[in-house]
Amino acid sequence: MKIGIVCYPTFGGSGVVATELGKGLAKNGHEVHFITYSQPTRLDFFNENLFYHEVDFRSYPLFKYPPYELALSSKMVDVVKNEKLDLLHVHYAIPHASAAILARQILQTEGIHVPVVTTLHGTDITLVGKDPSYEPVVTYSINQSDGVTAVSEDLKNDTYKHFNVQKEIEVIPNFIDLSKFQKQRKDHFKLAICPNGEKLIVHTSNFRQVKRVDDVVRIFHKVNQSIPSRLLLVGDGPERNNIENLCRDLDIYEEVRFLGKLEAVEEVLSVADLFIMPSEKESFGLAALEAMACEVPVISSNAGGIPELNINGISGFTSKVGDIEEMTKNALHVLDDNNLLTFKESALNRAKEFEMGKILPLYEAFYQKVSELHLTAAKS
Ligand code: GMT
Repeated sequence: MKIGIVCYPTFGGSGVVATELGKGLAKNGHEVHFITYSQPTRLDFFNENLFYHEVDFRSYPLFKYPPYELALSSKMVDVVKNEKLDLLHVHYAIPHASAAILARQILQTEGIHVPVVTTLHGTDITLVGKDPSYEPVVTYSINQSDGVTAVSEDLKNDTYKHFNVQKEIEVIPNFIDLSKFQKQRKDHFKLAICPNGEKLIVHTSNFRQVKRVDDVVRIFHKVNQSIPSRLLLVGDGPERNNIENLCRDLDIYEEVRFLGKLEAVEEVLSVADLFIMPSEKESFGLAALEAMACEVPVISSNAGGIPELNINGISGFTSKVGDIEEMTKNALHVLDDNNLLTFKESALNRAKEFEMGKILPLYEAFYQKVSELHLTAAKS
């Protein structure tokens, strides 16, 4: 098939999933055209089936806000027509789904019929999307999509709960490329950070409030009082300064390292003993899956779709949002040398269930189903 993929080309989970999906589809012989405002971060190699179309949008003194969605729709129209795409797959509802629906309508006037698949990723539903300033457009574009997927059962249920959506939503979970995310020998790195055999705890996120990075620091603070340990914080975002201050206030700044937006996160995960994800909301928790693939057990909240990934007592533990006491107790249990190896093995086994090779065919089958239905509808 010839597939157009629209996503945010940044470090965020939805962009990562979209890019990895496109790369996987290209390897499977599909022709994949990325339509984004800049080169997706992980689209960093050549493949004869991969194409990139940049959305360039002009500003004008009249515009307080340049109309990106219109430029995106126009670009989709252009790429579908010229590259003869069979399907558009947009990741993250805002504004990609509504822009795609407009593009589909424009193309229809020219006798070109292209189905639109929308994948819901999380904050497009749970935070931003249900705000009254976006809700009507989000509801409309989900209902108008030819196919809709969500990355967890919880996100699917949330969508039905908060939006007047009649469209059937198929759950296709996020996936992991185990050839990239696997435990690597990085002993020198571990020795540099934990010279006296300290346990290494890792958190990666975009440092937004919803990630509750302060909980990570508070849990680490308590763990560190019981066992020698170090904390690595990967990523950056609005809460970074507050978190640095909290580390100083708790007098643990020397035990914490801020690594910023690292690309090779699998190298850090390879030397980690524990991953903490205490999020307020999390539709899936791709960062936790990446950790599990590198044999790192996860202490997490039970928010959103996380319990569909992190199995309580097996690959780690899940607790109520904000229950720092329980998360600390569980972290100490996992880090106990009598338990750690078992949890590491179980984390990897759980990650294997989300191996890319198992999930990609679900998308391919979904594209096929949606295309056939769309073709039948177009003929009638
Ligand atoms: O977590 C974020 O803030 C980024 C966000 C995104 O859209 O890029 O991530 C969402 O999509 C990921 C990929 O499907 C999921 O793994 C994350 O759980 C989800 N984030 C939230 O629901 C907060």
